[in-house]
Amino acid sequence: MRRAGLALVATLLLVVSAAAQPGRDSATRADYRGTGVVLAILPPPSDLHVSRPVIVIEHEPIAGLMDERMSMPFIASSTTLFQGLTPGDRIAFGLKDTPGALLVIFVDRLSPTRR
Ligand SMILES: [Cu+2]
Repeated sequence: MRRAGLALVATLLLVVSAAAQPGRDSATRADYRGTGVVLAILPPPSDLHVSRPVIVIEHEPIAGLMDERMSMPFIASSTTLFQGLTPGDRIAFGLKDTPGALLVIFVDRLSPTRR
């Protein structure tokens, strides 16, 4: 009986720690995923948005969303996504379809691109 109780507590702790990982959580919440190269990182205020962070990505086709490769700006959910990012970096990113914006909710740096 006591053993079963401990196992239950251990299981609950695992569930809680998995839920607490923000990167992982964002990745599972993404509606679309893409890859591309960072062209510009624009913390607010910028020419593209007064109050929200913007990232310009030359992205590959995004399954279910855009069939062509193109360069375009996206609003980012937070400037913390920009940490460690430099224009020219190759990234994988996740998009969330929210009212008013297609939001970048996570960015993973794949490898620096040399041009
Ligand atoms: Cu696009």
